[in-house]
Amino acid sequence: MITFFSEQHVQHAPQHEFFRGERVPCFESPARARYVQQQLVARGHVLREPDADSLMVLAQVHTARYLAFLEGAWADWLALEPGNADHQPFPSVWPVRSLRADVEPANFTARLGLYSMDNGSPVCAGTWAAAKAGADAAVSATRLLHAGEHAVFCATRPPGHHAGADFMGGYCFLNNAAVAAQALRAQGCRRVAVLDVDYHHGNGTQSLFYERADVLFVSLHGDPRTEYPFYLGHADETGRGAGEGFNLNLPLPAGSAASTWFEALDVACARIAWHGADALVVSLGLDTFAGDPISTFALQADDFSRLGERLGRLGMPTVFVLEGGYAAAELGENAVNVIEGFEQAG
Ligand code: Q9C
Ligand code: ZN
Repeated sequence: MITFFSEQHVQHAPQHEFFRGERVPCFESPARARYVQQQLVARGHVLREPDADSLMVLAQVHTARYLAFLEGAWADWLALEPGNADHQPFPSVWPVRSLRADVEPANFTARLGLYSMDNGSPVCAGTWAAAKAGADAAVSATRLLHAGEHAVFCATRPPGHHAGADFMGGYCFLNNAAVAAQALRAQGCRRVAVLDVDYHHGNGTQSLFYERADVLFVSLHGDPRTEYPFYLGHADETGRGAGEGFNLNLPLPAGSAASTWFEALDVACARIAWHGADALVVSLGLDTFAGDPISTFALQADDFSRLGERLGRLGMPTVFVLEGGYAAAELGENAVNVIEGFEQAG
């Protein structure tokens, strides 16, 4: 499968995140993409550099002030104090209920809180460059679909599905799946479906399309009552206004078996087929893997081939966008199993 890959991903390499009260090395690391790249090359897939500029589409997905903040964040951080080059900024205050999110503060940390849903999405010097290359890949993939390619994989990082119109979160900065869906709409697809198979609910993607009937969002994920992102992803979130009925959440209890997961996948696929979409975007998180260090589902390497086959049987032009998956050494095999399972079904 033609795959978009950019070396720009190495520019996003923050040092630490917080985990159980401690500062630990980031789970979302450059090594992840390296393993995926190696496995793609070893198994004969063609890697291409993104060749589209996503700025126009990004402006339809994210707010202007969030994009401006993200692009300038590192320069603003250094402007506070040159020694900040060796330190990672983290938000420490957020405009929760009763506080105002409409007035952008001048203070850097306050702006970082305004544009973040958590303290788990560290920004570093090259975050914008890496995230922008991922969005460029998403748009590049949709152009190939428009030109008749059946399926394309974006093997990019950082991931995107937790990022909303004006916030980062869960290691995500720019919502690549939403960028792909929006670009497909702009290229003439009447209906698009987004299927999110990451362990975590794709709250950003859901929120971006919640009031729209043209982009169906379907997600299988750990029940948000116990699993990140906690505050979205429940079964009763079905869409609003024109979008009523075009959002389907299939939360599963933490620790669910692979058989349970595949039953939910069948429900998801039936809803997608019913939507009659012209194209499918898959938020391909691989943190459903049994060996994932921060998740509790139980899929094995061959289950990822089965996932690919199931999606291939939908027969839809498809863009795969890499999301989570933190068992880095196994991420390449698992990701390419999905890609090849899909190709074998088609
Ligand atoms: N730092 C994706 O899979 N919680 N994001 C981590 C605390 C956040 C996962 C533990 C998990 C986000 C794209
Ligand atoms: Zn995830």
